[in-house]
Amino acid sequence: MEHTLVIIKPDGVRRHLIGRIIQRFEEKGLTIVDMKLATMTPELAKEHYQHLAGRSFFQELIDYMISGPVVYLVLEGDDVIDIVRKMVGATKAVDALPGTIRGDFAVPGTANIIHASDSRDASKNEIARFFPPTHYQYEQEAVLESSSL
Ligand code: DGI
Repeated sequence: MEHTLVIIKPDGVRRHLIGRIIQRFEEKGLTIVDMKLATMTPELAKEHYQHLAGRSFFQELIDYMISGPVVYLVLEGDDVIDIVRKMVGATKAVDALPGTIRGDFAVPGTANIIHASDSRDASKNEIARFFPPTHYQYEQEAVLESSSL
């Protein structure tokens, strides 16, 4: 079973699209196995987009990604990486087909609503980056503690 990391970016959260985006993934039969809302740190934003360092829009991209809370989701399913990338649509609003998340919601510019891992390597790295093992351990310990009370 494959996993992928999705980020509903700050404009998606500000525009109250969290529910509608999650609904699409659930309707498609994908399973949410982890989820949280948090504001990205500049360090993590730069690491996440290190492949774009040096591009003219890099600083604008980092400022945008840390401009408000985002929703992180880990989705599970067969071929989930490719399925979710297709559901997300092309990077630029002008190229994103109607019916895709970006095609239906994104406007031209750096802000394009959503991120999804584009390969198995990327999903592995991104899930580890935003859901480090210590987080899982802490959560599991907290659940165990509260259930034994
Ligand atoms: O995996 P994607 O998000 O589809 O694409 P990517 O990894 O090439 O780019 C990451 C983000 O950077 C993208 O979602 C929006 C932004 N971006 C990419 N290309 C451009 C851009 N922003 C601006 N302003 N101009 C670009 O050409």
